[in-house]
Amino acid sequence: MPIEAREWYKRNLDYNVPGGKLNRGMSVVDSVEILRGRILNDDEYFKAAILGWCIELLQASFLVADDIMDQSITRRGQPCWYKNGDVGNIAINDAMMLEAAIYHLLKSHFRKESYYVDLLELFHEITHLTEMGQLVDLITAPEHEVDLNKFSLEKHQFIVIYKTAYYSFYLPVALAMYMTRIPSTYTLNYSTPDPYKIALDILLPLGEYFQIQDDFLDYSGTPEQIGKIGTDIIDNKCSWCIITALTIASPAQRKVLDENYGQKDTTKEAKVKVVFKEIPDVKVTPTYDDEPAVLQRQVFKTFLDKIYKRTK
Ligand code: DMA
Ligand code: MG
Ligand code: MG
Ligand code: MG
Repeated sequence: MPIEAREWYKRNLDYNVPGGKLNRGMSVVDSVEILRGRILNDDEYFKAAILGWCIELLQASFLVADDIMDQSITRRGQPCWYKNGDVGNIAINDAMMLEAAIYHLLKSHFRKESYYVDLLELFHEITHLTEMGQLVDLITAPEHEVDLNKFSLEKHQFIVIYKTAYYSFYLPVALAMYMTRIPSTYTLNYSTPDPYKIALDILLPLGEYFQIQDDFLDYSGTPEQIGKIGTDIIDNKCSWCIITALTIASPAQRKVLDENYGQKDTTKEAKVKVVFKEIPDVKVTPTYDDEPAVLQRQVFKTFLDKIYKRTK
């Protein structure tokens, strides 16, 4: 590789991979520790950390592409990568190179492990599911034909489970489970509950809740607080806020929403926000008191503690 290309790749990695909350990456390390039930030795910690960084790379690659598609301005308190003067459309290839780094790391560090193929399949499948979620998110938000009747809670649930919950919540725990060699019983027999299925059933609703928070923060958070400028109203997104507002809007409020949602105009965006403010239900007040009874429940509790009442 020419020196300029190596420097570019380094700049891409340094700009896009660190700087987030690292919830996903740290959750791999936390989960391996909880599943092992003890402090990790150096090799275990190193491997869990590599897998954690692999999720952060996946997240970075999704975000670089997401910001182009959502035409966002800032991310993690700095301009979106594609917004840098010399980057532009090169960001498309840069997003793919961030993803490629995952498989380079997996090959370098896990090639000899019995669960190597499980890791590869997991990353490939979760990536595919996330891309399907992004696709539905985008085609549900056409730029030039706003029709609020097309939005529904069911549609929202599909979008957020696919675009966010699988890679942000199931993936870290499933990686930790493969690393600690928890076998999937799915193909062996159907009478024993598969631990991966149990994890999925618990974690997808947490991911749904997390994305509802993200939607709410897009509308209500300040750029200083959330590190990004919200774009959901202007982008005509099937966001939790608009769905909630639609369910209780008066005819007058509905008219304002119909006339102002999904348009590239900050004055219209502000009018939508006024209606959101008038409707008290456009606020995230969750109550989760069901405790998971299977697998080590601390795996799930630690995760929930990271996001409960988050403000960024
Ligand atoms: C993002 O959803 C989902 C992925 C897979 C990056 P989003 O566009 O609501 O995220 P953000 O609000 O961070 O741009
Ligand atoms: Mg976005
Ligand atoms: Mg998006
Ligand atoms: Mg968002």
